[in-house]
Amino acid sequence: MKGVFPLEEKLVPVVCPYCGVGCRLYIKSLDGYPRGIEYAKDIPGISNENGKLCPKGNAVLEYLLAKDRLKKPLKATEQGKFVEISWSEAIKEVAERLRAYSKDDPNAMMFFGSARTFNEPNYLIQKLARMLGTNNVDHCARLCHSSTVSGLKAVFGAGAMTNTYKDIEEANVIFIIGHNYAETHPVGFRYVLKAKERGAKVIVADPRFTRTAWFADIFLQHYPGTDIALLNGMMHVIIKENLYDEDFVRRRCVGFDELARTVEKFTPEYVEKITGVPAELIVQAARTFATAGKGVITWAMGLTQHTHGHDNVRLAATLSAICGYQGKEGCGVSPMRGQNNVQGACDLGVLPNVFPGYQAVTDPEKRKFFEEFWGVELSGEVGLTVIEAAHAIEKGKVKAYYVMGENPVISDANTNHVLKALQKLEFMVVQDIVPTPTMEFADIVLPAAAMLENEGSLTNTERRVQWSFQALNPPGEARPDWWIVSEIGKAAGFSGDGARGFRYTSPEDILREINACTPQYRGITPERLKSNLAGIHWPCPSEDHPGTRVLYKERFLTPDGKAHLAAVDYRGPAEVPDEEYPFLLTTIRYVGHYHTLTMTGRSRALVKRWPEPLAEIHPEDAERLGIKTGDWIKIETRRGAYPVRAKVTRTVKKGVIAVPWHWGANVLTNDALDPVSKIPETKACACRIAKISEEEARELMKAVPKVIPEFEVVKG
Ligand SMILES: Nc1nc2c(c(=O)[nH]1)N[C@H]1C(S)=C(S)[C@@H](COP(=O)(O)OP(=O)(O)OC[C@H]3O[C@@H](n4cnc5c(=O)[nH]c(N)nc54)[C@H](O)[C@@H]3O)O[C@H]1N2
Ligand SMILES: Nc1nc2c(c(=O)[nH]1)N[C@H]1C(S)=C(S)[C@@H](COP(=O)(O)OP(=O)(O)OC[C@H]3O[C@@H](n4cnc5c(=O)[nH]c(N)nc54)[C@H](O)[C@@H]3O)O[C@H]1N2
Ligand code: SF4
Ligand SMILES: [Mo]
Repeated sequence: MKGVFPLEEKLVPVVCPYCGVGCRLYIKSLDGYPRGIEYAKDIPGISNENGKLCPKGNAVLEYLLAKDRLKKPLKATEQGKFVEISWSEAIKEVAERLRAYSKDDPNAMMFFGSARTFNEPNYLIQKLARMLGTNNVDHCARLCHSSTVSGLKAVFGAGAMTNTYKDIEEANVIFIIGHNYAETHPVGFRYVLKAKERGAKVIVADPRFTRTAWFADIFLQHYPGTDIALLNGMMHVIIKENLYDEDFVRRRCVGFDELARTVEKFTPEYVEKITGVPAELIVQAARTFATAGKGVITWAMGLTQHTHGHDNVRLAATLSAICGYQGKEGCGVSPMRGQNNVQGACDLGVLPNVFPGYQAVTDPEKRKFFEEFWGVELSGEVGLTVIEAAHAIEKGKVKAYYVMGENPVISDANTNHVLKALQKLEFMVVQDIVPTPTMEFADIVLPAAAMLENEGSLTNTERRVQWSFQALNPPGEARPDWWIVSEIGKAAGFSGDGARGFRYTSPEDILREINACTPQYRGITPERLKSNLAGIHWPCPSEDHPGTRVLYKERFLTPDGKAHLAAVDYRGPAEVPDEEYPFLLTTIRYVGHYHTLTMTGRSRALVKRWPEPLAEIHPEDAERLGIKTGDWIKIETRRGAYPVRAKVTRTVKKGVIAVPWHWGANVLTNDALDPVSKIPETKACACRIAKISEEEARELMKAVPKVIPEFEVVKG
């Protein structure tokens, strides 16, 4: 990659490597080294109008310059100790090991794609897994919006956001549930504020009084895990008072009678008992939402990360449909995708049940298409999901992991279980940009170029596919993800021409192959993306198609074309408070930090402003336990203990405690799964709390994996 840039200053348009809003910015570079950023004020139609960025986007260069960036392939000599090796050695070893598993038992391998990198390497990782004989390929969407994908598929026939930011701006009511919009999609939140300025009403449902709640006209503070009751309660009122869109329901929905029967008992008074939300507020929210004429529902992890996440999502979609808020501008459902390219990773089949374009592996016709396309026989057996894979290691079924850009030691629920499982692996490859605690278990480490150091396409939460150009040189011998997977694919023996092998010379080659096998991306060619910086919204079925803003104008994607309304009785979280563990724990995010801190944790500016996690606890609970703001406390669940300082605040309800998970709080969380989407319940579990001394805290900290680890590396 070196030498691409002559000594001149460049201004390169890229996409922010953090969240799913997909903001654009320019990187100013000299000879491939960063000199600063500039706002993309001059690009019409992008999601960040006027080029505005949030704190993470503004600090985007710091982690790239981190001293501990991975620069050479590494091989473990023992756990957590490495020696540098050459790329050819690394690729040969990985390819030979994968090839051997492929021969003996392909399902002993598990592949992780990455919502943090481009569409092209994600397409390749699933192609590699499948050509090696397994559908064991998944990624962090499982921990995130898998229940959105399954829930929306059940109701509307497909799992993506049905609208765009423009529709949020044009709505008359925006119902934000389980989504701290102002902190987690800060630039996207500007569209909510614009709608509000126009007079739109904002309803927020969250167990915490969040920064988003500050902007609410109606705030519903329910207990974590009680969303089914809340949504049923709103629909009870809407049906009882005849506020639903009868015509839309008759023409375009099925299942209304059963829905009406099921929500019958969810009177506002009954729902108040379950959720803690005053009955009159439920009535007010229901009336405001249903009578606005144009309405949008947005949600994120507060709704999805539950053992009933699939049902939560089905009910949110059902609420939208009965109000007739589908298939038109200013309406729709907006599950805000989290990672910069989680939408793309899902679209391109980094999921154990579907090929690119959500084509089921179990469908013989789709399988036949890909068998001919890739030139190999393919498995029709649905593969394992992220958490299922960790359990399969324990049973000796899964023996090898290839992890491209994920950090399960910090991000998976129930860390202690993950650690135990990873220890048992025979072979693990980690492909990342910096050392992570997951790397401790790696046999081979492959240094990847970060997003701004290579190029490709990625898909934001609005289904907007954009091209991000190479702005900088990667450090040392770090290489683009697409290059690494291609080399391994070739070395594993897949050296056929075109789609039958991995002989790519650029990400453009790969995107053209994606165009050929992914119906939604058919017309989204590299040429079009590179000349149109605002990108194209899929579905885009041909090269002369402009892309699609609003889905389902005529029909839904279910087999009969109708919305399948959900009727669901109430159930709460898998674990509820009891005498031993009397508090309800939920896990949250800060605006200035991102996930497992591999990037924001290496930014001095962000760490200075957001130095540590604080557990939010209600004043009455704190008083009873003798806890003051700043005191160390121990949070304990059936799975582990976590030391953290307390923040006494009325943002949470009595009996609830909220802790950011960025620094390792998954030692506490419950890995109980939603039976349909297989998402773990990271938003609600039972815990107990005790005040501790600083020494005790330090002692307990030893059992929590270090987010920024240091490993011994012998130079090659
Ligand atoms: N700054 C920042 N931005 C991010 C990320 C980040 O790490 N940092 N991550 C990105 C990713 S991948 C994602 S998926 C999104 C996540 O975005 P969000 O989902 O907005 O983030 P969270 O803070 O995890 O959870 C949202 C809210 O859910 C509430 N909640 C907890 N339990 C419940 C419940 O039972 N019901 C309801 N209705 N609400 C509940 C919490 O109080 C919290 O305010 O953010 C993206 N953007
Ligand atoms: N308790 C609790 N747990 C949660 C959540 C929660 O709300 N509560 N949220 C869940 C959610 S929504 C999500 S999305 C997951 C996220 O889970 P992860 O995806 O595991 O978390 P990240 O920190 O985003 O990890 C991405 C990894 O990719 C690396 N990386 C960054 N850029 C590149 C690149 O260009 N190439 C390569 N090869 N690697 C790169 C990063 O350094 C990092 O190690 O966590 C989940 N875990
Ligand atoms: S809102 Fe998201 S995409 Fe935009 S600058 Fe912030 S982190 Fe980046
Ligand atoms: Mo996410």
